[in-house]
Parts: sequence; structure tokens; C-alpha cells
Amino acid sequence: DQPVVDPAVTATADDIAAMQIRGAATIADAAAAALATQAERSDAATPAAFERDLRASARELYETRPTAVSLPNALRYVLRGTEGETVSALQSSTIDAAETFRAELEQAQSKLGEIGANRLRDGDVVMTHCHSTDALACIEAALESGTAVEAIVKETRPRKQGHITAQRLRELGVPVTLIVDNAARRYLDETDHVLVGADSIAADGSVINKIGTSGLAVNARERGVPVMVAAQTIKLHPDTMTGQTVAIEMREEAEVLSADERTAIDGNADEMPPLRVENPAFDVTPPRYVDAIVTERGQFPPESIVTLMRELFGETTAEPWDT
Ligand code: RUB
Repeated sequence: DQPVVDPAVTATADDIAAMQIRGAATIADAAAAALATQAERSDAATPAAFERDLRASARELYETRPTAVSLPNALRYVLRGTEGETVSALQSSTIDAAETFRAELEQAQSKLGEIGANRLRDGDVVMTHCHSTDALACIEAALESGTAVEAIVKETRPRKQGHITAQRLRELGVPVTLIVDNAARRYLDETDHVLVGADSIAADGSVINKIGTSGLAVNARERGVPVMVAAQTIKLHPDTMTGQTVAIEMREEAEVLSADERTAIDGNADEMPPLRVENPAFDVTPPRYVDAIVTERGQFPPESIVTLMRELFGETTAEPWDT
């Protein structure tokens, strides 16, 4: 029997792959919602068929993008909550688990925001990279407690998620200066904090986030500007405790070079060596360039994040569908 994956799950998976749904927390939330929909609409005849379909759905969602561990962590959470002897019991436990997960995700983000806001002082200038809802939660909480900040927003090539950040910050009433990525070091002289999110955090405290984060952090250290990473514990990558590395997504050439630009550059390509375009979506910032990782469980120096990881995830993990 072939597993039955609801079209809504496939639509969510397609949107994640195409980055219509993007950012680690938002991806996790959408994946949990998709599993709830799969459960709700299931017409599986037996509990075994229900579980088979749910696992196939999880796998389809999992295979969209490789770097944000919040995705498998979300799938694992929901699948572990799936229990019952009948299809209807399995349906309701899955839906409940997904709802609990999504509510906890939202609560964690606002708690983290309050903790992160304590690092900001009235009048501070914050430099951002990419678009992170966890990072924005810190600024939002600061504003709510009467701390006014300004922002220098890096454009974030090639997909310019900085534009989303600029828009959100202005909606919150924050004055924004938008800069190209290459201008970051120059503007660090006017910056009090670098504030970024994370797609995954490794056991040694390395931060995996949008490409360009590591260079920004190294420059910030050289300039004496503290680097703060806002990351809910769903971003902790449990497999790194047993030595696995985090896969860095490589995306397509077209994000960097349009078809017209490719033609212009190629010219008489027959007579030249090939031009390869590489487009890694993320990079790894070593812990020594990070001042604090702010989670909903408090603020941690990167080197001690493994303690929290062990407490929350235990020593070993499996693929989300092998729970
Ligand atoms: C998004 C990105 C964000 C993290 C954290 O990359 O790198 O900084 O996902 O975001 P992409 P959040 O645009 O390629 O998905 O704090 O919202 O989870």
C-alpha cells in the first residue's frame, strides 16, 4: 500500500522548499500545522495505515530544506505525541500535540524576547542580518518596556531578507538604516549590538545562520561590538552531541546570477573555462565570536549550551519518523 499524503502537506512542503515559508521558527510552525492537517483529514482504515501516512508526511516535510533543525525537532515533537489504539484517538492526539507545539513555540519566542530585551539599553543601535523572528522578538520586547532602539539592517544577499526585517522594524516604529552587506564593517563603528537568529546551534556552541553571519561576527569582535544570538531551544541540534555536523544548504545559481547575467558573462563560453556559481545559504560562526545565546530558558555563553541541549533532548535521537 502506498502512503497517502494530504495535498495540504505537499503544498506546505513546496512552500518551504520555495521559501514562501521561511525562517527556522516559521518553518517549524508550518510543519506542525501540516501534520495536524494530515491527521485531521486522514481517512485511514487502520491505526497502522494512519501512522504510515503520518510518517510519510513528516518525511516529505523533512526533505524540503536541510539546515534548520527546528524542522525535524517539530516533526519529532508531534510524532512523539501521537498515541492511541484507534484511528480517531491517533487523530486527536496528533492534533493536540501539534497545537501544544505551536503554542509553546509562540510562548518561547515571547519569553526569549523579554530576556534578550534586557541586554538592550535606551538609544542603542542594533545591527541585524537576514530576517529572524526570534531576533525581532527581543527588539519588540525592548520597545514594549520603553527602551528605544535604532537599527542598521543588512540587505542580506542574495534573497534580501533584510527588506523583511526593515519593514517589520518600521512597523514597530524603529528608525532603520538599510545597508548593503559589504558596508557592515564600516557601520559597526556606530553599532552597539549585532543581533541575529539561528537555524541550528551545535553542541560546541557554533551558530548556524544565514550566510554572512560568520563574517559579520568576526568583524564585530574586531570592532568590540557584542554579538547576540536569539534562538529558541527548538534551534538546538541534538545530533551534534554525537558528532554529527549540520548540513549547509546549497541553493541554485539563479538566486545569484539571472539568466541574462549568465548569458552576458558567458559570452563565447566555448573558448573559456567553465564558470561555476556556488550559493551556500548558511554558514557556521564559531562560539568564540558569539557573546550570548538568548533562549527562552535564559541567556547562555555558547560554550555552555550543551548542558541545556542534554537536558532537553537527552543523549541520542532518531530520525523524526523513527521515534
Ligand atoms: C533564515 C535565517 C534566520 C533563521 C532564524 O534563513 O537564517 O536568521 O532562520 O529565524 P532563510 P527565526 O531565509 O533561508 O530561511 O528566528 O525566525 O527562526
